[in-house]
Amino acid sequence: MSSVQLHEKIPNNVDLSSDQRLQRALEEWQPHFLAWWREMGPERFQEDAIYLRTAVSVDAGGWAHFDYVRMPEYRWGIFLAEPVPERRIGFGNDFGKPVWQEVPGEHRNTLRRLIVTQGDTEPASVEQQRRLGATCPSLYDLRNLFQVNVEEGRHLWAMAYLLHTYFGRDGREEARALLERRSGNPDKPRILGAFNQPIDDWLSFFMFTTFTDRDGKYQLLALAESGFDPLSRTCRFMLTEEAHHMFVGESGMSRIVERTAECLRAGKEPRSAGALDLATIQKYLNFWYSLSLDLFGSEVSTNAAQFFGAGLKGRPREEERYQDHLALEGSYAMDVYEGGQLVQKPIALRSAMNEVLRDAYVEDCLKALGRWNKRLAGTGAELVLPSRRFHREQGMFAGHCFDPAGHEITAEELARRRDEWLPSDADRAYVRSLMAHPVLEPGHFASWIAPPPRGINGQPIDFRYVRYNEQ
Ligand code: BYC
Repeated sequence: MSSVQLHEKIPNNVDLSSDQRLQRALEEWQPHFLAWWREMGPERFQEDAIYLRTAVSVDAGGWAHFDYVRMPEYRWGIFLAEPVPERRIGFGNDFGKPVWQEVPGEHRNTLRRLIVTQGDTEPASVEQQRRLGATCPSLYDLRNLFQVNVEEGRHLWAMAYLLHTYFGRDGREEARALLERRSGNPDKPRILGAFNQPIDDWLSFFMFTTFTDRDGKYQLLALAESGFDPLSRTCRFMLTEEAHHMFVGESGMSRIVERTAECLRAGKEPRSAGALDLATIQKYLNFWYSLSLDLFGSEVSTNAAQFFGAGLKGRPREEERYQDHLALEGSYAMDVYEGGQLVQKPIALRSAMNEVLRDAYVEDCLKALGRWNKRLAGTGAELVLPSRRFHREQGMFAGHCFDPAGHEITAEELARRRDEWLPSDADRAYVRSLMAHPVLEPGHFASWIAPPPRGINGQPIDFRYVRYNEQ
């Protein structure tokens, strides 16, 4: 059960060959996945050899397999973390009962919706990032981009597996629909807001992988608690991949900030030295952070209460962190609108679960920011997280206007000052001009980003991470 069968057409550790019906269904889906990858996956470089890591087993050491691979030949497959013996539901109305190995009829629609929403983000992010190869700052970064992309492709496989295995015909239809929606397409958009925004420059890419992938981490942690054991196991394995995506984002931003700080310390204006100025970085941060906050849904949410009560989506590390796993009695003190004014009110804990998760996320984002600000030491400048009310399109603050400090302002003031707080057309044009050409010489880096302290998997920084145009 546990060894990964890599030689099979669909690599897996779920003993796929013993379930002919499922194997056939997935083998039918596979060419559609590959067609989607060819159409919507990375532009160019598809025929080049990329130094990628591939999962060969699900234990910690199983990750260490690195080799050159052409992306369409990546061993996408189905990997679930090992089952926890005698696992029991850790929260909600069925607390303490054995976990489900099949979908309980009463939770079928809700669970399917959660899996589809999660699954939809994975191909969306690949679509959003598909043009970045043309402007990469180095071969090292190009390889990291493609590592993230192939793993998002594998995360899509993970959700398609659950849909095919546990949801019959409608699951198969949903799995096909995951390959049919398109990021940013008004006729068939991706489900969640942030996944319809273009990511057409590397500043956006590093912000996205820092802030939006970090939402992924927290949503996966919450789903890893699920009483539906196959979902829990698949999310636990996905989390091991997610960590690398956040490393790519956070370390990429650290290196950008490093270059900016070097300019500031030398008394140079960063833009004049081909680097990014802090104001532009802050505006991109404000944009991607606020969009990522939206991904947690409404502050007060009956959906979230239902997910928790049903034992489908919990709180991260429920067992270690919380004593009361029913959450029927506590409350969460929240600022809510009453008669047009924000007043603090106790909200039933189950209805506040989105906010509980968002709190953990914000705390984690602050740590990332602290690491970036260390790079700015001695410059007198720093980056800040805007208020969680700023620039929101979901939840209680959507439809109201706030400045980044969280003060409510008029729509006129927001319109007047928008370009101070969010990327303007001119900022975007500057970022594009800075990143107009790819840097494809091993060991070379664009002017706006510092080299990393070390290479990937112990390789030198000037390693040929992408064998570009070599046959
Ligand atoms: N955009 O009660 P509400 C990742 C909808 S990222 C558009 O406020 P709820 C990754 C909501 O669907 C993690 N619509 O929220 C990262 C609902 O619609 P219906 C992805 C939104 O349901 C980087 C309505 O508004 N995983 O893995 O409590 C790269 C009211 O809902 C948005 C998940 O999201 C939005 N931002 O929570 C690659 C986990 N927010 O039902 C990958 C699964 C809300 O009225 N999803 N709506 O039609 C969930 O747990 C929940 O669906 C949400 C929303 C947390 C997203």
